[in-house]
Amino acid sequence: MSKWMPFFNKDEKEIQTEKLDNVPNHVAIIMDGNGRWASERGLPRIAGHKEGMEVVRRIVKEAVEQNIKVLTLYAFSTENWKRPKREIDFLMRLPIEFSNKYLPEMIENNVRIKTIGEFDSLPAHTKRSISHAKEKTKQNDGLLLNFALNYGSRDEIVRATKQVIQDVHDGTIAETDIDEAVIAKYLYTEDVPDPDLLIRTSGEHRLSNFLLWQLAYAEFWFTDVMWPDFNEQIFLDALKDYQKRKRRYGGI
Ligand code: V07
Repeated sequence: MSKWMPFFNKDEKEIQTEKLDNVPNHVAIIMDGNGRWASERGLPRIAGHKEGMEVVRRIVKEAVEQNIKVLTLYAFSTENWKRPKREIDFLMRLPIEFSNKYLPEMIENNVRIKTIGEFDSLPAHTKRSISHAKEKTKQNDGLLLNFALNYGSRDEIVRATKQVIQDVHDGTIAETDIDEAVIAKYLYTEDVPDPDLLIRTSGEHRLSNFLLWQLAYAEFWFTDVMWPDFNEQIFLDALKDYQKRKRRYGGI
């Protein structure tokens, strides 16, 4: 069962958005295909990243509409440092551009911005703008918009392991107390429930070192559509497909 919510866009034309039931609490997205989208149009790869950022804004708004609690977006992986320097420089300015353009809108929509990944080694200007966005939205209790930045899941697990060993050494925790819940607390996602749904765009069907632990029981949904062409309607298609699935969490 779904409710229809009429509203008016800026041209005062009525458009219908569906308000879905049984939406996932936490959606994670691998926003793939930005570079390819641009190359196929004879544009530099960075044009695809910029367009991709505009899609982030639209999908965040839709996630707010649908009452999704957490949206985790894979924006920059630990492997992405291998890309050409100019492309990296451009990518590292996107959080700044996003904040400059859309932070007021995020605040209006009660969105809280967070990141996962190794934050300290990001460029100073990138860190500054993200810290600002986090600070300005930390009281918000609507959608948690969680950017994976300089994130790699194996790196996350290595760091967690080292910290667990340190804490056992220091006597903060006992080895016999270590269980799945304890390990989860040592990951970047310590305070976030596991994703219910993973979306990957652009036709690739792999995890690429994204949330290996956290996606253990998630439903996967793939589309050939490249991220700059992704939109609200396709997002709703993914959510509707999720509604139909029977989740078993390893049981029967
Ligand atoms: C990035 C745009 C989306 C497509 C995939 C790669 C390019 C938004 C952010 C961002 C990050 C932190 C923050 C606010 C916005 C972002 C990077 C790349 C590195 F606090 N989009 N986007 N960051 N892309």
